[in-house]
Amino acid sequence: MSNKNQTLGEFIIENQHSFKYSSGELSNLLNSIRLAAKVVNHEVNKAGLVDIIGAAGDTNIQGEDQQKLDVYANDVFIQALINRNIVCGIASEEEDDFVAINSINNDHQNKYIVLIDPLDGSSNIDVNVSVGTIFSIYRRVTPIGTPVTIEDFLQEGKHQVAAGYVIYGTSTMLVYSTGHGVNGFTLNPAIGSFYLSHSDMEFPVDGNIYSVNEGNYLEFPDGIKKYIKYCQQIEDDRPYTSRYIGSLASDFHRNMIKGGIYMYPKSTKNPKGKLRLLYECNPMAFLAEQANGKASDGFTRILDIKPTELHQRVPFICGSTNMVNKAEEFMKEYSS
Ligand code: P6P
Repeated sequence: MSNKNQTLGEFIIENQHSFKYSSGELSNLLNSIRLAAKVVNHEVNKAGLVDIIGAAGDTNIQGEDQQKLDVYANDVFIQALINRNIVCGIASEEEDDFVAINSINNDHQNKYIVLIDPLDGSSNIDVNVSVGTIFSIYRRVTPIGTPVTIEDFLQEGKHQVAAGYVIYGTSTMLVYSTGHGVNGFTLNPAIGSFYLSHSDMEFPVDGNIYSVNEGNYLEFPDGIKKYIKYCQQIEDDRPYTSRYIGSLASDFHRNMIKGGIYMYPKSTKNPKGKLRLLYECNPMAFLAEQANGKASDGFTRILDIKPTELHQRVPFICGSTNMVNKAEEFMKEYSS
């Protein structure tokens, strides 16, 4: 249910009853993400003005240069989550291992874990193209009262209790779901509040936009190559339009509004794909299915994949259901 001009805070409270564990803790957790998003947005919006751009000189577990803004966003989200004393653990693209968060009296009573890509698409920062934050929330599966373990983080994506993203773009938006549809909120920077701007977001079942880094075309599986050529054929409703921002949240968001498909297949360079299952593909797949879309690795539903490692990568195809089905047909017919 949604009312016009409702703030994100009002929306979270009004809808917390629909959350089956509604103890107010998830609402509190979502509010901490809301706050962190505003803080990061403030820095992202002035990144060109202060000496916060440029590699922090370090590299993360992915071997990628850590931009100072990556490191900053990671610290802001982790601290915001710790301050609310709700989570028992956090996993981040910027942290080699998960971070165990002990409750105030160290009795390990906190029930939630959060996995996050604090600043996805960060290579776009220096060229003033939109970047995003992607988050995924689960309840722990190991006994409350004991320290969090890796088992709590390696849950299938279908067990997520909430997921969402923030886009720091022409406007700043927070889009999330707790399993009851997808709603989008736009930040009014003059007031510092997020307002409901996109109620009950849904992927059109079909679309005419395909998003893939075609620079890797020669390395793609044959099924993906055949599907890309299908998108480019001059017949029926094609050729489709190619749009690729290089920032997952932005490409996903445009495709959800207009209809489209995003693909990051495996390749010679990335034999398991590039995107990370736990804090990119699972949250986006959760949102896609909540918005009447679909997400797979070309063969298997993303949300059914049993994770084995914190930073594991998977091939990712996501978007309008009919488009994903078509791509899967080509994958099944042509790919090894
Ligand atoms: P490439 C950003 O690094 C990211 O994880 C996604 O946000 C984006 O869609 C993709 O990788 C871009 O990767 O190899 O096309 O630059």
